[in-house]
Amino acid sequence: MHLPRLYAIVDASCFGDTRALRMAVEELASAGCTLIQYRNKSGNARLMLEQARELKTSLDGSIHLIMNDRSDLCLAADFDGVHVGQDDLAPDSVRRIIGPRRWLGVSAHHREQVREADQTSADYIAIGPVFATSSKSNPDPVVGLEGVRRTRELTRKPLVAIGGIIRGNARSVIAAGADSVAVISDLLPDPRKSAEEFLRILR
Ligand code: 3NM
Repeated sequence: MHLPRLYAIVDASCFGDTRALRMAVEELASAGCTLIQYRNKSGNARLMLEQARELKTSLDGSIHLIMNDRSDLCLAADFDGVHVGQDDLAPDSVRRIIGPRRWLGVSAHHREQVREADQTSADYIAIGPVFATSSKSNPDPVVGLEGVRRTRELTRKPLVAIGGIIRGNARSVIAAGADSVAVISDLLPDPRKSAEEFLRILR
């Protein structure tokens, strides 16, 4: 797998309805973003599948769509991969569900979790939060750029950095060793403009 520099995350709670969510995803795609995660922490699986299917049908096959947390919904919506956290199914259990071809990402928040994730069949590891974030409830302690550097030394898997990453600090995160930056809030309120700027900054 090859990670693009920008990993866009659309969090359903940031949008008023499914149409607004879909428009944001279409704007990200038209800006050149090729990796997009759908995140919905509401617990409403039926709504999640409905929204995921709508995103899938609104995009052509060149965009990689990743489902947050839920392997079952990844398969049901025919997404390209799953991203799991420390409280979701373990990576190797997810791999048995999604098969060898779909992408599998795992979040890690400190050194031990990175080491553990490195031993799994995950395709990439996400380290965070790099900086303070208000997009996640109960975030782990900030790891900083130093945490990104240390993670880079612990694994050869592709590395995503997440948490508080904005256009103004994204280059420093890549310079610290991340292959890609995952972003929620700094892609709003104008996803097309923000994504274009991220992609220009990270070129
Ligand atoms: N996971 P923003 S931080 C979803 O540390 C998520 O694993 C994190 O949003 C982690 O770009 C985070 O708005 C929120 O800070 C990222």
